[in-house]
Amino acid sequence: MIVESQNFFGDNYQLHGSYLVPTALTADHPKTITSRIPLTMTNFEPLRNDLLLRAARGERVERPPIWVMRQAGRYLPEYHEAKGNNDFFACCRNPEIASTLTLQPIERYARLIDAAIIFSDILVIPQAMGMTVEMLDKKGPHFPNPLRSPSDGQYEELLRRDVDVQKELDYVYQAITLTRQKLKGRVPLFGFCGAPWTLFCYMVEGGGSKLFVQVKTWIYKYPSASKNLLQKIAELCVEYLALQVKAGAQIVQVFDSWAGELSPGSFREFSLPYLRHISRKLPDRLRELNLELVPMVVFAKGAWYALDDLCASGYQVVGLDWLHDPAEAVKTTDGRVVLQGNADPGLLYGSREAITTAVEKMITGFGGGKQRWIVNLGHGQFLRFYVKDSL
Ligand code: 1CP
Repeated sequence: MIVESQNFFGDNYQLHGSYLVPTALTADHPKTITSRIPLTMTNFEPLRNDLLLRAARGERVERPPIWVMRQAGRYLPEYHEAKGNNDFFACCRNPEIASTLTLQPIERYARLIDAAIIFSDILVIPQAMGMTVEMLDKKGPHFPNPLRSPSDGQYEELLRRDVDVQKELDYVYQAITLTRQKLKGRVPLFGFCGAPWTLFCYMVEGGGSKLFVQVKTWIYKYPSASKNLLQKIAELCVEYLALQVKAGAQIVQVFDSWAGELSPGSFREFSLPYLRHISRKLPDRLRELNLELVPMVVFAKGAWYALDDLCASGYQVVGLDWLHDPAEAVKTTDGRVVLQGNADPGLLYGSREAITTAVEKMITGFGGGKQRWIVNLGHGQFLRFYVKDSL
């Protein structure tokens, strides 16, 4: 029996009981299903809380699941303790530390959070491509040698280099597998990557930016050179996410944190095609590796104008920042995707009363939240959020 009226895994697969089955087989040969893909991994403890995965598949749930972007990290005192004097990327490269940091919010907020997200960073892909990225205290990411122009030598080298995504990012896969073991089925684990556009921004700006002068120079002066690199990054993202799933990630999110810097037209040209490449190719790659398909989430911060396009971008879940009115967003999506979001992270500075009122409004806006909603902030937890009042 087909349990979902809408297929959240794209046109090629449908859910039959607890198996994903190619649609062609179900439509034409209902009795000759031969290539079943088990939905559960056998070498980890069974998942005891699958609320978030069910919601991500568009199923009706008993209550909306919740997780928080940047739920691990600097706002937690235990993060500083476990990190000690280790460099940020040294923590990411150490599976024992990375898994400990991933679990900290799950343990502190036991039974209040319905998913973990692997402790890592979006900038591990530029590193795997051969670029140096440092994390400067109180400043954030810094590329000592960013891309300057298509003729700077580095650009050609990056395009030419055959990146071994298995080898270069092996530490992430090890961290994911170890985290799955330590989670013991408490909640599902998110894998993630940065979207091509956002990674490209960092690679040419050399860090965070206010005006995005460098990246605007690239896309408006060297559009085809920019697209060649965006395509290369998108291909690496597909392989990277597939290998995260192989290691144990049960859902994946693509962070396009700088999408809001683009105009609607330039978003369609320099971001959306590459987000689509990922959502189209990842399921193919997972099938090739004989792995289960996982729900895919896209979070394009600031791209409120693109919500309609994002509903048709191949992702099952679309993350919203707090600039969206929930009821409007629900109307626009019209049941095509699951929504995730979208409380203003700044709300957490408010009084308990203000937080409660805003959350109640958000629940109403999302239609009560028992279908097609994953509760989250509209962006990450602020770094200096006061933990005593948290959650
Ligand atoms: O629980 C978690 O979410 C932790 C895992 C995680 C994730 C998903 C980290 C750890 N970073 C990220 C994603 C990430 N990294 C994004 C996408 C989400 C977003 O928009 O916030 C981005 C843009 C980055 C790049 C990055 N890493 C920045 C720059 C952000 C900006 O506004 O310019 C910074 C400051 C970091 C450092 C970082 N990454 C993660 C943590 C815990 C920290 C703080 C490191 C520290 O100083 O100890």
